[in-house]
Amino acid sequence: TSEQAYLDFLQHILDNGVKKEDRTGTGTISVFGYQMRYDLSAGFPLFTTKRVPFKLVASELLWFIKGDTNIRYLLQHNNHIWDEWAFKKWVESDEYNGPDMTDFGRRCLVDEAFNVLYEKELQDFCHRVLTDDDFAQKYGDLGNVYGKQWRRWTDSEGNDIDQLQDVIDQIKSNPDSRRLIVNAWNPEDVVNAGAKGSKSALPPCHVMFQFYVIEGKLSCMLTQRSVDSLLGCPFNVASYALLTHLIAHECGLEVGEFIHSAGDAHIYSNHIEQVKEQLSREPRALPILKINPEKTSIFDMDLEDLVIEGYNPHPAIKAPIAV
Ligand code: UFP
Repeated sequence: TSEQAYLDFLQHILDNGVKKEDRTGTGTISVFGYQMRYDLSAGFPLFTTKRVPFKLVASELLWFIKGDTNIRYLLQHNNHIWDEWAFKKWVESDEYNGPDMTDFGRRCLVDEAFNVLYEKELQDFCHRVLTDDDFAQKYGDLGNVYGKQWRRWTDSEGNDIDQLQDVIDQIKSNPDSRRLIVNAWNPEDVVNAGAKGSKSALPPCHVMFQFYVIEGKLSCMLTQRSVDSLLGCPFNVASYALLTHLIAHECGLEVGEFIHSAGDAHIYSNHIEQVKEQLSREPRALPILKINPEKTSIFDMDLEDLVIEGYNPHPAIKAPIAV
C-alpha cells in the first residue's frame, strides 16, 4: 500500500539522520529534503501501522477551512491539539496569576508534581475558553495561523484575500493553471512568532500547497518546512489527503496523488523506540473516505459529512510531544 512510502521515510531517517539540536531542547536525528507520494485513488492514507485519530484531523481541517483561529471550535469538538499554544499566551499574560507555568512543555516531562499542576491549569483554561466569551476572544485566539492565512490574508491595503476560495475557483475555471497555490508563510507574521505580543503563535509548518489537474484528477503537493516524522507526519498526510478529496469533490474531479515534500525531516531522540516499534508492524489495507454526496461546497462540510470506512489499524503508540 502507499503507506510504505511513509515507512520508507522513517527508515531513511533512522539510517541517514544526523544528530541535530532543536528549538525544543529535545534533540533529533534529521535529514534535509525528502519527498513521499501517495496515490489517493488506492485508498485514504490514514496509516494503519499506528492508529491516527481521524476525527481530530478532520475537525482541525474544517477549522482551517472556516477561517477560524480560535481554539473554542476545536474544544467544542473535543480536539485539544492546539491547546498548549493558546495556553502559553494566557500564562504569559499580565492577567494570569496562577502557579508559575514557565517552560511548561519541558517541565511536564521531568516533574510529575508539576505535571499535575499543569493539567489542572490547562483544564481550567479550556473550560474558560468554552464558557466565557470575552476570555475566549482574548485568549482562545491563536492570531495569524492557518485559518487566517488561507481565508483572510490581509493585503497591503488592508483588504482580505481568500486564497482557498480563489484556488478553488481557479481549479474549476482554469485547471491547467500552474499557479494553483495557497501560501501560509507570511514573513511579516513570522518575525517574532511565538514571542509575547507577536501576531502569530508559531510560524506555519505547512508553508504552501499547490494543486495540479490532469485527466480529470486533482493532485496536491504540500511543502512542509519541518516534520516531526513520528507524531506530526501521519496527521499531516491525512489532513492534506482530506483537503484534496474535499476540493476534488467540490470541483467534480477524481483524486490523483498527494505529494508530501519535507524540509527538515526529523525523529526526536525520545521517539526512536516508538519508530522502531512502528516499523516492525505489517501495514494493512488502507480505509476509504466517504463524503456526504448531498453537499458540494467545502465550506458547508461538517464533521458528520466525512466518514472513514474499513479502518482497522494497529494500536496507537504513545510518545511525548515536543513543544
Ligand atoms: N510539526 C509537525 N507538523 C505540524 C506541526 C508541527 O510535524 O503540523 F504544526 C512539528 C515539526 C517540529 C515542530 O518538530 O512541530 C515545530 O517546531 P519548529 O517550529 O521549531 O520547526
